[in-house]
Amino acid sequence: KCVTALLLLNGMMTIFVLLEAQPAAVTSAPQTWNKELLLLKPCWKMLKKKFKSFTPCQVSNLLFLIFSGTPRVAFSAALPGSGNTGPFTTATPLTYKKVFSNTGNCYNPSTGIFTATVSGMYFFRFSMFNNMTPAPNSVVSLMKNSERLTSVWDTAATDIHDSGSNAVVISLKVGDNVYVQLEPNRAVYDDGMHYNTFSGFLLFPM
Ligand SMILES: [Ca+2]
Repeated sequence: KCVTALLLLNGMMTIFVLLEAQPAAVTSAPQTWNKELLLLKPCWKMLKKKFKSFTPCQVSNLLFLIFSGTPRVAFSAALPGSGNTGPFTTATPLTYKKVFSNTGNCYNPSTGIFTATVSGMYFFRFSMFNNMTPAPNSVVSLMKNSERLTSVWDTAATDIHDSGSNAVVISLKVGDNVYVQLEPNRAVYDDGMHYNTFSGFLLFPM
């Protein structure tokens, strides 16, 4: 991906070196191509200024945005089959280490945190399965930075083996973090059947 991004960037650099060195070549180009080059010029100026601080993921997303108009961000992951997760005395992000997909690499399976590299409207969904022993005591919340968005709850009653899910559509800015938080003194269970999942994707940039 990095190689592809760098090759694309190199191609883009070539275009703009020509653009800056030979403006006459541009004016003699077909009118539509001319217009597209002029549209790209502000992007290129911004890239030249900021490129040094960009991660490969950000470069990749920018190039998709510039060349296809559609940055690609989508991920889906599940808790590994490790029995109970929790309880912990403080709120803790769940780390969904079984990764089904992670286009754009914006989801980090080591931390459980999705970090937006594209500003836009996103869809997120998570599911939860209660711990079975001791008595069910499960509460998890979907978080945007430190803000609680939605939750799922199951605690001891006459029934057990409950699953629940929740979802949001929400706008994010670059750098916003989204994750699923296990609330203090609660637990969830998984055994490799992957009842507990966390998924999300970019609907459109804004
Ligand atoms: Ca229940």
